[in-house]
Amino acid sequence: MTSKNWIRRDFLKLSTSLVTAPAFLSACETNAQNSAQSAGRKPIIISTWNHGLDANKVGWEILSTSGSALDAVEKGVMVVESDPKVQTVGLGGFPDREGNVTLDACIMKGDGGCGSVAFLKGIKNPIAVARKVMEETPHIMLVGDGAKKFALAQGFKEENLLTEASKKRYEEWLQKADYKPQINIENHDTISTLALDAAGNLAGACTTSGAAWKMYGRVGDSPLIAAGLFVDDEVGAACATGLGEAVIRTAGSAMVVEMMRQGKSPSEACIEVVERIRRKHKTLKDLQVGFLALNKDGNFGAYSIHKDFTYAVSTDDGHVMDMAPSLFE
Ligand code: SD4
Repeated sequence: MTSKNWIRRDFLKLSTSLVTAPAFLSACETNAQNSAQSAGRKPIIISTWNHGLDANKVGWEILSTSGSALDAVEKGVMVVESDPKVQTVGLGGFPDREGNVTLDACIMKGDGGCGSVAFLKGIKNPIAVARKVMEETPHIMLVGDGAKKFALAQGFKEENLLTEASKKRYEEWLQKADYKPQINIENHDTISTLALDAAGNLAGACTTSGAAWKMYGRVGDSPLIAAGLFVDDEVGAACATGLGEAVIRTAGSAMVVEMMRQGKSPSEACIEVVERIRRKHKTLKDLQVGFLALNKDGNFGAYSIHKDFTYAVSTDDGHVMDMAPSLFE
């Protein structure tokens, strides 16, 4: 499917895990839905992938009781980080090729405040550590041993993040040992969440265990402000999922926000940056990237290279799942 076709309504095929979603929306700002979207929704929270629904439900509880976008995104993604069944984030995340679970996360407010951790081991909620970096230090980013030392000093508990299920998958991979990043194709799905609260403040959070079987020390886009996440109250917010190297190369999320600043809708902004990624790569086979964008008026959009990029949207109309339109079917 080409970007020209992005206005086609693309409904998600229900998976058993999503049967509880009360309704489905199109990702695009078109036709009947466009009128709903163009009015904007506030408060609103949107999150990547099927597990985004779990994050949204917790985030929505906060937003719907006049809580802040910052609390909503942090507490929302923590649910997914703490779920050992999600093997792409936090506890139970797939390890690197040496068997270490290393986590990346960042959080950002629309006033420019932000915090980040990368290559963090043994702490299941890196997003909460990232928030502490933002609030308790003069810095934005802590990595590796420094991030862990800081987390422990802040009272976070160290634990073994490699679950038996993820260890088993790692051992199976070792038998093959044919490393090649296959983001999202091997179901490697970062949770990224954007929210606009009733007071009109934006915030975002992005957290991941990164590419499965990555090289020791590899850090992707997810903890990088401007790549995995960018938020500006003057314009809107954007976040990414997919192959981090491709997102970093295009300063993905910041670029989506800048496109919105220049007047593009959230959907158009996501398409524009996916097109840039297309131009920077010889082949897009096996290269998945998806963006979510939310503007300050509460309009949202999404777009990905390959199909099957699902996301959750929660407003006072309820929780819905949708699938982003994509460059390729
Ligand atoms: C990374 N962007 O580490 C992350 C992985 C991801 O959906 O988002 N997967 O490259």
